[in-house]
Amino acid sequence: TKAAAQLDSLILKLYDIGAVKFGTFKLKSGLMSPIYFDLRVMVSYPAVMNQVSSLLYKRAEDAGARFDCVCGVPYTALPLATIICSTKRVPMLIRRKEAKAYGTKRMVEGLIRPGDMCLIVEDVVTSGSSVLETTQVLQGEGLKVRDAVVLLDREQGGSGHLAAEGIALHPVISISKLLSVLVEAGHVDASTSGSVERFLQANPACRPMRQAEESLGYGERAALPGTHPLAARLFTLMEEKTSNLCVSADVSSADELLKLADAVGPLVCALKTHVDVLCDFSPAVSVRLGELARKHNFLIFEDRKFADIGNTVKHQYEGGVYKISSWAHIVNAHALPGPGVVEGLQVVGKPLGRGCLLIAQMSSQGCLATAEYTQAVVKMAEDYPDFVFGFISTSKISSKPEHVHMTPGVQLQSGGEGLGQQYTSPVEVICSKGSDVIIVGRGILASPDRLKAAEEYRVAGWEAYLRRLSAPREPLLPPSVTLIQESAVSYPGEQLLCTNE
Ligand code: 5BU
Repeated sequence: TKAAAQLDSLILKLYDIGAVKFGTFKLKSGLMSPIYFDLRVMVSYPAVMNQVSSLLYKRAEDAGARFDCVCGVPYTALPLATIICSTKRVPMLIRRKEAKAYGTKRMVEGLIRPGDMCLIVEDVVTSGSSVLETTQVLQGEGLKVRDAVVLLDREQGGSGHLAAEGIALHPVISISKLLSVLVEAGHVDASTSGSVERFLQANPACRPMRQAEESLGYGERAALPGTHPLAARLFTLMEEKTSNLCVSADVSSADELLKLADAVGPLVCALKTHVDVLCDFSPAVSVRLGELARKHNFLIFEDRKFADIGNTVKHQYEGGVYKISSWAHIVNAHALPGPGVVEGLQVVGKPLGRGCLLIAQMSSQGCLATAEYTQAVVKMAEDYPDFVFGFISTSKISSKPEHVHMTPGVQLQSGGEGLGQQYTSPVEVICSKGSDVIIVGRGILASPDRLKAAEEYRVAGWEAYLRRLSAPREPLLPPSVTLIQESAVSYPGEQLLCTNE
């Protein structure tokens, strides 16, 4: 079709003018990226500017976006918004990146009519943080934002992050499309294209956080009116014990489990069990575990991963050999069956004051949870606030500070283990992914000195948390200094794999 041909020719043009580059680019994080976008060069090519602007507008139309005004994310998208507004005769708003030091300290220039719907225009989205920042400034002025159009989505999670904030992102060019056109034209070989795809896949961007969210501590979150009592208890004991470590007690004998619980108990906020791998479970084991939990002030989390119809999970939770509901403070469930799974568990758990974490993402390679699935899980959690108090996820996925995020697949050494597990470091999980609790199994269990290893993980997790609390927002650099679009959120002395715009 004509539209498809237009898109192909634009992609080739962007390549020709050097807006898309392949090679090895060192990002601010120290990370080496095989692809680099510099769309600022577009301003020197008026035909490209016009074509991009008209495609952005068309994308908004096709998506059914309704808006009263348009605002470009500074700076690259500013002229694009200008062209759109001029040719389509739509009022424009300009967002200032820095409030003027003199005169009126306005953050947004133009006629602001509170309640008006504003369309956001952007050139490239990585994490979604720039779109979100502009949105928040506009919302602060009383405007509404529901849609954002972007020329290029790097597909590193930005659209999911924005969806979580109620913004639908509409990209004109997908990475896969870009790569296939450039491969077809012989500009890029298949192996480069593959390595770009693997790089983007392996380096999801940090979820952008609102300033207020970033600075809330566990203790403050315990006190929020909407926090589930069990989550409040967890947050409080985390603060008291200075621990966001959950040890995954994946051992096979009851004796070893109880010894481990007694030893690491003082260092953990929760102990995670897989009761069905014990070869000698008896009700006395759960009673003893409960005593240890009280003695050392930790919660017991049975990693049962319920995933059946409501009626079945109800019986699995309450009955059988294990009678999980009688001793586990926390259980988890897959959202796959639909809300019935939560309803079935809730019948048993709610009267006992128990809580449930929904599995929104798994740590394992090739996990089938898509961004849409994860968002649907967040929505499901919001529907059951009396029982669901958080998530198992690889990063923070809910913007509600009441929700607890617990992340498995944590080790100080990165890598995998041959059966699909993928490891991330405590600092990455807590600082850059914004999760709350690190779940560590073999990182501790396989160590010759488990107690010492547990203490190392407790310290690493807690230091990462303190760093997150004190981390300054990324400074806004003037355009001449922003050499690389994909600048990373970096913390002093730390190089993170996480890219960000
Ligand atoms: P490891 O030894 O730290 O790899 O153990 C991780 C534990 O967390 C193990 O008990 C898993 O069953 C559990 N787990 C996980 O690794 N990934 C997930 O996505 C979920 C649970 Br859900």
